[in-house]
Amino acid sequence: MGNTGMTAQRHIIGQERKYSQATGSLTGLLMDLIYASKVISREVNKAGIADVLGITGTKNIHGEEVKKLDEYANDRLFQAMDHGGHLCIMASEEQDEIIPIPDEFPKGKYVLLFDPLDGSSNIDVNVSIGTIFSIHRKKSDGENGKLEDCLQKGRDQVAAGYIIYGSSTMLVFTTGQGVNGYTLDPSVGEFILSHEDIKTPSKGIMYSINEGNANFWDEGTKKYIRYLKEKDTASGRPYSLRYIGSLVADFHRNLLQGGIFLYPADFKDPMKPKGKLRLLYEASPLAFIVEQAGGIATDGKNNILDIQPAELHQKVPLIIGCKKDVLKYQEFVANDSPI
Ligand code: P6P
Repeated sequence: MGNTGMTAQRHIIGQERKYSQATGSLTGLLMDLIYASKVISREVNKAGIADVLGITGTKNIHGEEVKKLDEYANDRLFQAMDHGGHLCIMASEEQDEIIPIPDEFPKGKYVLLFDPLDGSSNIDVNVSIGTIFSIHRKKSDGENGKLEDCLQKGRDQVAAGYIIYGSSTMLVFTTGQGVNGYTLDPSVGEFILSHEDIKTPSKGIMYSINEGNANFWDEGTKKYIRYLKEKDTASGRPYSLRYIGSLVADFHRNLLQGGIFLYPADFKDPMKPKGKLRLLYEASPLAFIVEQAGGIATDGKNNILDIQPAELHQKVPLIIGCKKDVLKYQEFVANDSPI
C-alpha cells in the first residue's frame, strides 16, 4: 500500500465485497457515521479554545445558544444519519425516546443506537472521550422502526464500534469479522487502517475500577480486587491500577494492552443498583468488540451479549476485558453468591 495507507472507506468496501448478498447499505451507513465522527473530532479538538467548552448559556459569534459538546455531538450524528436511507430508527443516550427517521427521508433496514459523547464531563479537563455505536437489523414489520427494534440482544448486533478522541482520533469497530482500528489523518481528513485485526491478550496486566466505591461493592468484587493486589509473580500479580473515568479511553487501553474494566453494581447510590453504565449503547457494543478480539464481557453472572434488554436506557454492571481475568472474577462472585 502506498504511503497514503488503506483508508477506512476502501477497507470497508473490501470487506463488503466478500459478501455477494451485500447491498452496500451497511457500508453507506458506516460512511455517514465516519463523516459525523470527523465533524465531532474537529469540535472536540478545539473545545478548549472555542465556545463549545462544555458549558451552556454562552452565545457564539452568531448569537446562537452554544450547546454542550455532547448535545452538539448528538445533533451532528442525527443530521449525518437521518437522510441516508439506511436506518429505520435511532436511539441516543441524550434522548429519552426513540428517534424516528423524518417522513421526508427513505427508511432502511438498520437500527442505530449511540452514546454521542461518553465521558463528556471529562471534556473540560482535556481527558480523552468517545462516541460509542451499535447497529442492529430491523425485526418489526413496516418501514418505520419501533422500540422493539432497539431492544435486541447484543448477540444480534450487525456491527459495533467507537471513536476515541484522544492524542489522536481513532475509529475501532467490528462487523463480526474481527476488529479493526483506523487513525484519523487530519491533513487529508481520512481514517487510515492502523490496527488490523486487533486481538486482546488472554490475560491482562492492569485493572480499571473506581476504588472510591470500594465500600459499596458486593463481597465477591471486594475479594477479587484484593486478589489482584496480592503479590504472586507466578500469576503476574499485583496488577497495576489504571482508571481514567472515561469508558472509551479505559476500554481502548485495556483492549490493546490487556486488562479488565469493572463498573459493578455499587450500593452507595440507590440510583445505581445496576451499576452506572448503559446496556444498549455502552456495554453491548463494547462486549461485541471485546468478544471479536478474544475477550469477554459479563454483568457478573451473564454474558452481556445474552441479556435481553427491557428498557432503552437500562443500566447493567459491566466487567469486560481479557477472558482469563473476567472468568476469574466470575469465580469470585460465584463463590460469594448468596444462592
Ligand atoms: P465514575 C463517564 O461519566 C462515565 O459515564 C464513563 O465514561 C466512565 O467509565 C464512568 O462514567 C465513570 O464513572 O463513577 O467512576 O466517575
